[in-house]
Amino acid sequence: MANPSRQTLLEEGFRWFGPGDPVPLSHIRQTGATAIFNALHEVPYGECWTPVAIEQRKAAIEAAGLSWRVVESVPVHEDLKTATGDTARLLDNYCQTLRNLAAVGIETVVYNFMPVLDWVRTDMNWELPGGARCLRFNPIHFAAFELYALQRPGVDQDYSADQQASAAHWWKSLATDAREHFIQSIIDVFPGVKWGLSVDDIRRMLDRYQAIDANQLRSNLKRFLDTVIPVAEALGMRMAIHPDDPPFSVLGLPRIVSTADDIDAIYSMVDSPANGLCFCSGSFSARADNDLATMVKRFGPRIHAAHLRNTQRNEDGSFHEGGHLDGSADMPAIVHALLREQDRRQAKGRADWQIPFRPDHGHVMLDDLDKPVGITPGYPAIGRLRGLAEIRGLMHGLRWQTKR
Ligand code: DNO
Repeated sequence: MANPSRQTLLEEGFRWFGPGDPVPLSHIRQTGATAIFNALHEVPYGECWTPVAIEQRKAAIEAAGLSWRVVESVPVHEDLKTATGDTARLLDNYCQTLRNLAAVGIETVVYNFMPVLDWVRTDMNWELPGGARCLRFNPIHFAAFELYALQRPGVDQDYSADQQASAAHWWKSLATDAREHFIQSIIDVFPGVKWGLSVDDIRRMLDRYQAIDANQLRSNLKRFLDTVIPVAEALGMRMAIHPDDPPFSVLGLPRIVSTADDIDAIYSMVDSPANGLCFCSGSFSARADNDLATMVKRFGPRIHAAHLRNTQRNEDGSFHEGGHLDGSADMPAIVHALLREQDRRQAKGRADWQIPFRPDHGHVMLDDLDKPVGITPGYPAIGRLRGLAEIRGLMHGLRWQTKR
């Protein structure tokens, strides 16, 4: 018999990267998650997703007994972030993609506005004490990338003399092939694709941001939202911006989706329920000044999807990805706040009361330690299953507690 309280839980999801994902839908089905987060990663950024391709993907997901609940992501082309080039065509394509998705009943679309790079780590394979492996960001290693691989002009102003000395020391300790591997793991980790980018490509991409500070980037985001949000709203869709990961400036670039004030500013740019947030606890928690449960309470009504994951902030300024319940973020408080948000929505009769979440990232552990990472670092099956099971247990515990 179905557990009656299950109806009031967050909707359990799992990311699937499409047919090339080493974790097949049949395995995802076994986790008990029902909501797939998926994108057509094979479509070049800026092009329109065709109805045929969308329908095929939806059919494949449904054939596995699952449902495509969240599109993650419809990427925003760099020309829109920099407000250059043929932005009218790009906006038309973006809106037409939304229409094509709405036509098959998809309502939630995640996107991000991170300049140049998507998420950034300096180690995709950091060994935890028990032998499992996780993702880590070490600012010293990132400084080494900027100083010696990228040789970014002005970089020495962004790091202290001590940090630069440590970076030099670390860089010298790396063999040539280790350096190459390290560089690629920073510049070419866009979700679900390998573009084969070079350091020169990154330099060219960075050049485009020379005159773009945080205010300018914000006004470029507003221009994007001014066009896209009314279309999404009319279609009954919800746009969910993903926070910067990590939530601070990298490569000297502005970041405008990192803090509660940033989200406040974005909500105010276009005051619509369709202009919402993908609450990524992993991204936000890498900053000590983000109080995550309070952010859920504050931004709750427009949280349209959630990524649940934890980070462990370390004293040297690095952070690594902890277990889902184990790290700097108070996961029970976050999940509790999300459940309360659902309760408020149900009390108001909102049809979209249930918030889909996915366990974001996971440790590489057990049999997964022997498998190649391929295009999906951070997304092994077993570590994510562990995260999902922990969060599922947490939700049941919290619900049981309130019923007593
Ligand atoms: C990393 C992911 C991000 C996210 C996009 C959303 O694992 O959370 O790559 O999918 O930034 O647009």
